[in-house]
Amino acid sequence: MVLEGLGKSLRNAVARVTGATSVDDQLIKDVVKDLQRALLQADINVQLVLELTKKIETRASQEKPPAGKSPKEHVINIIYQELVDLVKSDEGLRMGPQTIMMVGLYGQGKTTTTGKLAHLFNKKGFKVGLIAADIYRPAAYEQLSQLGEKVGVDVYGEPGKKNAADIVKNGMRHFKDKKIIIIDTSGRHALESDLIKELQDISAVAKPDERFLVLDSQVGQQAGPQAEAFHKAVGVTGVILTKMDGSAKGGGAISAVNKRPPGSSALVRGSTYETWSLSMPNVSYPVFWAWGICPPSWR
Ligand SMILES: Nc1nc2c(ncn2[C@@H]2O[C@H](COP(=O)(O)OP(=O)(O)OP(=O)(O)O)[C@@H](O)[C@H]2O)c(=O)[nH]1
Ligand SMILES: [Mg+2]
Repeated sequence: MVLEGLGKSLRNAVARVTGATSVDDQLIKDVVKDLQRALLQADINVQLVLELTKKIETRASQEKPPAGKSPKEHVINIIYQELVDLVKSDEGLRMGPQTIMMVGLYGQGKTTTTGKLAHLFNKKGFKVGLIAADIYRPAAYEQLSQLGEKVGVDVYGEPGKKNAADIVKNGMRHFKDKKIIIIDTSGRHALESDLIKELQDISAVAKPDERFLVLDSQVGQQAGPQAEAFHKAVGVTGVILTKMDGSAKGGGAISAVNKRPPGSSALVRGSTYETWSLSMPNVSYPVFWAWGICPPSWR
């Protein structure tokens, strides 16, 4: 697993600092080289790697350690801060009443992630209802029902019915007392016009606070164009990368969705993410690692 490999090579770079007798320019150069190699091997965008390591190098050689911190601790701290900045979501998942609509292509992990989110909100004490609005995959309702049962939340569905927006309308009424409603939708092999229409119809009925695009991180840097296409179609408010536990291309996916897609002036920031704006050059969507928010036993 490349991300595990990444963790190991990052630890090695940090160990080079801890093992050194003193911090000097040569040490910083060597560590920056280690970091570049590690990040590039994890398929992280070259430009991003160069920007990141340049920042680390400049800060490490120019900033004085704060009182009480040794030069070594200070350098390690800078590395840590900059790496966290690379992958963090600015806002994270909002822990409050809301309606969430999951969107994404076939097999990306929408239904599984719906279960993970339900589990998370449920554990935080919110009343959660799941709506099975996938009218495409056979047994989609059963899959979500089983997940609902597993995490202890209610599921609404109308198996056999072919109008997703109607199911959602009824589900929203059924769950009017729930604080969190999560809508699981159908996937397709590609973002076809019938899928766009279906998602837009559901969105019009549910008026979701969030539309989370679920992406298998195995798509690597393709995550960027996919996110952009879905954003144009339904207005994505967040991207959830799945299968980070088994993907060799997780780094590429992270860097691709962490960069604003080209020509995305139509990016709309909802009130939930009001601190996000087009004036922030490097960040277009809040990114969650699905494996980071699921219980360890599910990873
Ligand atoms: N290893 C791993 N597998 C995952 C993860 N998320 C989903 N999967 C698996 O990926 C497969 C597809 O997941 P689903 O949640 O059914 O995907 P979906 O997007 O709902 O698929 P459709 O409903 O067919 O569009 C399943 O076998 C899941 O167990 C993850 O984070 N890690
Ligand atoms: Mg599904």
